[in-house]
Amino acid sequence: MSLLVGGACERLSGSDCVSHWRIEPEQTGSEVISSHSYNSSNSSMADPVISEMPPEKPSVDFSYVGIDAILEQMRRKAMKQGFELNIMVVGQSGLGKSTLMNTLFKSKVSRKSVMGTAEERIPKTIEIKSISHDIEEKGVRMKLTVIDTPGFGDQINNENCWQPIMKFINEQYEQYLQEEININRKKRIPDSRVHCCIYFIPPTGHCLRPLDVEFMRRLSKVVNIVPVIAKADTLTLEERDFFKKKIREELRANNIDVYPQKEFDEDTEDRLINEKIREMIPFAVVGSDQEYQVNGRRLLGRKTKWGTIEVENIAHCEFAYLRDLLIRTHMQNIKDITSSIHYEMYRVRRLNENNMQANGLSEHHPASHEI
Ligand SMILES: Nc1nc2c(ncn2[C@@H]2O[C@H](COP(=O)(O)OP(=O)(O)OP(=O)(O)O)[C@@H](O)[C@H]2O)c(=O)[nH]1
Ligand SMILES: [Mg+2]
Repeated sequence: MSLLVGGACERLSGSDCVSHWRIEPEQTGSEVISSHSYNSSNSSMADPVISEMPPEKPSVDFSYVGIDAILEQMRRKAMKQGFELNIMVVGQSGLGKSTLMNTLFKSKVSRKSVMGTAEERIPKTIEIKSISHDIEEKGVRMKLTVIDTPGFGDQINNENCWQPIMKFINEQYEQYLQEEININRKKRIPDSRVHCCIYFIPPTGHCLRPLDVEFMRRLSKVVNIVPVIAKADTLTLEERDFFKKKIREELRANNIDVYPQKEFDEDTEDRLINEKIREMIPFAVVGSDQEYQVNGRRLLGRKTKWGTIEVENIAHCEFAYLRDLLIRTHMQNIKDITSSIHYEMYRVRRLNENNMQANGLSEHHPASHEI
């Protein structure tokens, strides 16, 4: 049978092959026998049969199987389940972390800093707070969790202030791992793993501080880091360009691989797109949750005496690039890398450790997953 299909297809298109098969049974009573007799005796016999075929009915494509319908099934399932995204914001107090989260999701997703006494404003330790929000747009539901880290870098001695953040990230991996290795595991494991950490660099215009280098060097091994220059409206365009270039050089010099990491590009197309992003990092952003009317349009901006800075206008700042990366183009990839690279590394380490413990070779310390 396959011989016939091959032979017939050399002369006919895919749909012709199918219509040919539909004629056969009427002539011989058996598809298989007829096909063998065709090819084993004289292949030229096929021609008269083909020429006797009735005219084609082009309306139905019989070669269509319907594999592409899986996309619609996946879409419906994803719509029903909704999406989860966990974003952590790290940076000194007052750099605009909460404002930027509100700008990104155009709603009050993050609390703004509340002015209190000096002591209240600067917490003694880094207290990590997660706030979840259910967002819906065009029928797509998303559970967005913003993890705030107030107090980071606010002390006189900021040595090791990355530690509580590293601990928090590892604890989320541990929770996921415990759920995963449970005998009666849930159909859908709640995902509290940090998918992305936006690191706010103060707009000094000079260079990275040792604290910035230390934090990104350590944390980039366990989570996707997206560095941004906070409050970029405080820098001139020249200062901004110089600062961006300087930061890129310093990241390279310190072997800090921020998102999107070069080694995880999947193909040439990926590499080309990500290379452009890597050339722009860190994004110089401006945040605002105030709407203004500019040339008849309502937009988010910061009003100054000399004009309004439009946060989504790429001529004004790079907020739109950050938004596109985090939400519109790379959200799924950010989650995939969290799961298949960062979490996977944690899982392998922990399971190896378990084996060693079972053999009496070591003990488990949660903080031991610091790199
Ligand atoms: N110039 C300028 N000001 C900003 C920007 N983003 C936020 N601000 C202002 O900076 C102040 C602090 O902003 P927040 O968003 O509360 O800063 P935060 O980093 O969340 O502060 P903490 O919660 O204390 O850590 C507010 O007055 C904001 O309006 C920005 O891009 N440019
Ligand atoms: Mg805040």
